[in-house]
Amino acid sequence: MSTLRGRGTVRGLPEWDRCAVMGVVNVTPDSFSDGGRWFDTTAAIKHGLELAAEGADLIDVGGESTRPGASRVDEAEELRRVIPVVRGLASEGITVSVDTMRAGVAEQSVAAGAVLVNDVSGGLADPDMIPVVAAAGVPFVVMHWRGFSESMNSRAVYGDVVAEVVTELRERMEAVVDGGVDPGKLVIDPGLGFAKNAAQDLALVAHLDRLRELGRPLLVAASRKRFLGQVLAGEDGTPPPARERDAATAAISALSAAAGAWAVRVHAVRPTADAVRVARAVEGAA
Ligand code: PMM
Repeated sequence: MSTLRGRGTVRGLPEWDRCAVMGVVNVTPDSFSDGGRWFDTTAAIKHGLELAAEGADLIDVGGESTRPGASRVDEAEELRRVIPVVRGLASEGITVSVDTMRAGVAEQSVAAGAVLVNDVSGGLADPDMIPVVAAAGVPFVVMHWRGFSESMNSRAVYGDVVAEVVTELRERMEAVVDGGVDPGKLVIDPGLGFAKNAAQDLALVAHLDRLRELGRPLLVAASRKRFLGQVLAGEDGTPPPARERDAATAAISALSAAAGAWAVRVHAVRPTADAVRVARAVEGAA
């Protein structure tokens, strides 16, 4: 049986014979999951190298927190945070992705060595993003998004969350391709936690097959998110802190890999690196 069955490939990126692991380096003072820990170029590069050594296939570098309610940083600050880290990791041979909603940051990151642009707004936040990605010729993550962090919780209104996310992602894919991005370079992402409540996130994870029907490789980014906190909450309803959600994250990684996800995006790489390898071994024995 082909181990790449159904997982898909992204033109311009390496191929892995299993679900890939994308490790997160947030160069921010305020991300919900690891805010402040890598808010220094040297520490961030060191952390990215550690994640690669633990089994990350790609490292996703971001300089703007997207946690619910977060306000935006300006572009100069985002560039100051991200570019030296992208450059430092790329120069060490790491496959680097940049997590940004800004065309200018994407463009300079690609010049600094990033090979994938991960835009949580799917090209909606900055009208220059799609032309910049098209001109750069790099792969592009199109995530399901309904608006900036300040207001996203109020947009979590769906009749059928899975059907609506599929429809809205299809529309974004078409817009991105119409804008000149190579369809073979698209990755799709349901955007867990972005304008979604816990039940909606779980419904999307339960129906990754429906997202796979969009025909492009699928990235699942559940790491440490609120819905996992709610699943793990004690009887009094208190969720464990973000950093105590890594075993739950690895469980989602195994489920995602088994459902044919192309990659999972996580903060703690080691448990997920194990999870995707176990999923691969089980797949190989089927
Ligand atoms: N979530 C966060 C940041 N970037 N990128 C993609 N493609 N998908 C996501 O769901 C996503 C993302 C949330 O913040 P974090 O960096 O603390 O996980």
